[in-house]
Amino acid sequence: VADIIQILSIQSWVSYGHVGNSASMFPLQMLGAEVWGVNTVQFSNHTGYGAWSGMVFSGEQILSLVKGVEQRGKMGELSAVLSGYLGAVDIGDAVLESVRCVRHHAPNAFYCCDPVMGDRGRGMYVADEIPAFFAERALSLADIITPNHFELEYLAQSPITTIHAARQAMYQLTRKMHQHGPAIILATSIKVEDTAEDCLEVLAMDKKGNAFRVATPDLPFSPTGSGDLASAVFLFHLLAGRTLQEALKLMVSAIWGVMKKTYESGKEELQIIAARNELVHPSRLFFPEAF
Ligand code: PLP
Ligand code: PXL
Repeated sequence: VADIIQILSIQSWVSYGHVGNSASMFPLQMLGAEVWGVNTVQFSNHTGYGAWSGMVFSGEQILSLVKGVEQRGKMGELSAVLSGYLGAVDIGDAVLESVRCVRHHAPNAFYCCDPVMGDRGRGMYVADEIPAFFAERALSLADIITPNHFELEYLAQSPITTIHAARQAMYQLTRKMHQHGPAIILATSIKVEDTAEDCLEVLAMDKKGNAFRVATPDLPFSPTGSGDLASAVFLFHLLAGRTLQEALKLMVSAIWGVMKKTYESGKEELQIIAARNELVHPSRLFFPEAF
């Protein structure tokens, strides 16, 4: 475990609200990590509003920042690379090239990849080439992936309706991930046959097959960016040397605290600033159990 956790986070930036780097940098910093932010887009707000202004950066522009950091001789200090929503495969290529570059200097750095593709309500919502990019190219470089139920079914190429099926799918998927690391899968928004009513579950498994599940009440809303926040906080706790079960507990409890505060505020954007204390000291703890 490094004495200081430093994360290269390649994600969207929005001026107003909280998705991508605007949902993960502040929480990571609150937890005590240094975040080296590289922005894939800079938009006024997230695209869920239906209208926005700003610009998308090219893969070349993204790589030029990463190469600049490399030229300063700093790459070897990194603990991890974190990526999320990809507007185009061009950006995905730049992320994978960045991971290779970081691993050249810091061979044990983790790559945490959130394979953002869709969800059970909306189906696929990314460009046509993106799902294959995650399945065929990103997975084999990733140490940690954070699919939701829909994305897990896509990556595993099988429907998941039971906890047993989830275990099988996750275990098979760990075989396709980067084998020099822990090959950890965090599966969010899971609903299977024995999930408690009005709850959603989060599952976590490593390549040894250690597996944990934890349920939280299913709040009747889902603010954009909650997945970005969850991936960042989970990655932090793993880098901090917590066990898989501890990292799952601390992440789910923190996200729950932010979600509850957001719900109670009646606002549409994640209340990560108002709920900042929940990130570090969640007021309610949810305890994962082995499955
Ligand atoms: N709500 C809670 C309580 C969570 O723990 C998580 C993720 O772990 C989420 C929401 C976000 O889930 P998703 O990424 O599927 O939107
Ligand atoms: O993580 C979601 C996300 C990321 N980046 C941008 C977005 C969204 C969701 O709407 O609009 C630009």
